[in-house]
Amino acid sequence: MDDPGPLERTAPRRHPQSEGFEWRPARPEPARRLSPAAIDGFNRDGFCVVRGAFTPAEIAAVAAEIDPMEAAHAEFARARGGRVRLTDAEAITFTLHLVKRSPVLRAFAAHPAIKDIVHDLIGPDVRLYWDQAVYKKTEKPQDFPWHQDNGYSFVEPQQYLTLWIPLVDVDEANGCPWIAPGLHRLGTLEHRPTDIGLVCLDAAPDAVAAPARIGDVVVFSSLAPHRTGPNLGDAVRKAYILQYAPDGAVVVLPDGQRLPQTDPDRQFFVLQGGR
Ligand SMILES: O=C(O)CCC(=O)C(=O)O
Repeated sequence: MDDPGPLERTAPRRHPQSEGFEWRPARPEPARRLSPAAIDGFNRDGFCVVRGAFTPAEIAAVAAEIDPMEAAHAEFARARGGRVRLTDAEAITFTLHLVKRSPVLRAFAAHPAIKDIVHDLIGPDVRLYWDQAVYKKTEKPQDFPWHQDNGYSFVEPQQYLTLWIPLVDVDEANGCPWIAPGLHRLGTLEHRPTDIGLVCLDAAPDAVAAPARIGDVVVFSSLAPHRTGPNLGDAVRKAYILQYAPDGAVVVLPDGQRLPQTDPDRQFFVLQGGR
C-alpha cells in the first residue's frame, strides 16, 4: 500500500474552532530577506531556518539582558516549591513579557532582520504578540512536548509567526526544536493537558530537527506542531522566543469573546505600512 503521508498517519484532531481552516501561503512581492526556497519551505513544511540573522555581539547582549530576569524568575519559582505554571526551576523556565522590562529587548524585537522576516511571512502591518525566554536546565532533562503555539491561546487569524532564537548553539543533544512538517495546513489541533504542557501529537514519525547556531533563527508558523528534546548537555540551553501577528489579531476565548492584542507595553507595532 502507498504510504498515506504525515497527515493521515499521525491522525491529529482539529480544534472545533478551526473547522474549514485553509492555509494562506506567504507570497511576498518582493521579499526583503527570505529566499524563494525559504518561503517555499515555510509554506510546505511550516518552518524555515534563517542563518546569520544576528551578530554574535547582538545575541550576547540579548542573553546578558535576559539572564538576570530568568534567574529572578527561577528563584521566585523555587520559593514556591519549584513550580509556577509551566516553569520547573530545575528543568525548564518560561520568563514572560521581557520587552515590558527591558528597552534593549524592546529594540531587539524590532531588529531589521526581524522586520524583514515578518514582512515576508506576515505582511506590512505587524505587531509583537508575545515574548518569552525559555531556558532548559541540565539538572532535570525534560521534553517540552508536541504542541502548536495556537494551541495555548486561540488567536485569530490562526496563522501567526514564532521566531525561536537560540542564545547558545543548539542541536539534538541539548534541546533544539523538532518540527512535524506539513501539519500546519490542518489549522489548530486539539490539545490535551499534561503535567509538562499541552500535547497535540503523541508521535511524529516525519519530524525534523532544527539545529541552529548563535545568530540563526528558527522561524515557524503558530500552526506548526513542534517539541524540544531534553537538554543532555552540560550547560543551560537558552532561547528567546518572539511571536508576531498581523495587526488586528485577537485571542478568541472559549465563550466566543474576542480580545484585542494591542497592549502598548508589549504588543507594539514592529511594522506599519511596511516600515
Ligand atoms: O524552547 C523550548 O524548549 C520550548 C518552547 C516552545 O516550544 C514554546 O514556547 O512554544
